[in-house]
Amino acid sequence: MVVPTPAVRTKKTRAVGIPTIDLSSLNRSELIVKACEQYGFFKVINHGVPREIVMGMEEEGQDFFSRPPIEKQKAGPATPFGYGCKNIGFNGDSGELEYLLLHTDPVSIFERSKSISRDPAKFRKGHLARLLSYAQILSLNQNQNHKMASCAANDYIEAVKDLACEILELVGEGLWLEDKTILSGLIRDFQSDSFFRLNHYPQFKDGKNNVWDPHHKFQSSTVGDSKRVGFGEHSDPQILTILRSNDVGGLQVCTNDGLWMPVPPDPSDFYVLVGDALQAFTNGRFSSVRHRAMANSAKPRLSMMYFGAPPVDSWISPLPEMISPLKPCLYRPFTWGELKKAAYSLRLSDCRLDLFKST
Ligand code: GA4
Repeated sequence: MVVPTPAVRTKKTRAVGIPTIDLSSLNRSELIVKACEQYGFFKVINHGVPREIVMGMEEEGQDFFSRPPIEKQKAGPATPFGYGCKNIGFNGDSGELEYLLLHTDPVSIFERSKSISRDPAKFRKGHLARLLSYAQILSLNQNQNHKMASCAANDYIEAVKDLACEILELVGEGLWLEDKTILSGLIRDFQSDSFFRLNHYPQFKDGKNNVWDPHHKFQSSTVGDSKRVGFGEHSDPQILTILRSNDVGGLQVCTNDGLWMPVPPDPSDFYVLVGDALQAFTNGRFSSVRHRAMANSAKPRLSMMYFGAPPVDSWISPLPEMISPLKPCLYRPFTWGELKKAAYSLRLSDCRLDLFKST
């Protein structure tokens, strides 16, 4: 875990109804388990991710989305990785957003950074450092070394991956798992299939979109209250998501009683979302949280999500500690690759885990 900077240690106002967990508190593992059981969603404070790493990534994201469409399209289409605009997945879902979806593996970031950033070395820096041998790094000239000292995608991904692992180890502790690193080990794995996503929701004014194609026809993304949906209702297929947004609201999470709860934006902290894979590992003790993003804001919203996932071939099945005569195994074993394939073959809002229920 990186050492926290003073800026992120400031006490924050608690969001009403949303569990807020202080990662420096003594009973944090207990509180995390409780939040995962009740909501599948919580906020973390005192997380230790340096502000400059977060701001560095936000600046790169803002810079990318401020460019002309023709330039952004060079990083697309998203199949599924790359730049995407409005279309989500491959089965007709759409929303009022544009995005960049990246695989977090170093080679992939290295390749993508060329079409994403005006300064690819700055965008991918840390990954480049990991790809080069120590001798190669020493032979870089002063200017390149300087660029390597600034950072964006890699440093951000590394920092939030560490945060996700810390949280998963606390989950292991709180659930009294024999091996507390069993879940974090999956996303630390060199072959982890984790993703990173930047979502940009352009601004709306007076309920009408003045800066974004007003003639766009919605498919499944309009809700009854006539507010437009930026990213429709869904759960994340992975183990855990670490979400951070700028100071613009829009995220809503669905509570157990089916109500949509608006999540106040908090640029200095992170929100954590339980994904489908964690629901299966915990045999349904935790439920993946259904959430959506509304696109009715007066300001553009930029959110950044790290989706922690296992390697494609690794098996997902309820952990032995989660099974008892009173709680029989709910899911048959399946691989992360199978769950991902199911996700991409269904619609955004579908409950893909249902396909893996034991008979
Ligand atoms: C939801 C969580 C992540 O954003 C994502 C999304 C993915 C995509 O946008 O390409 C999916 C969606 C997400 C779930 C169902 C499928 C796949 C779009 C879609 C319709 C990157 C992911 O892993 O699953």
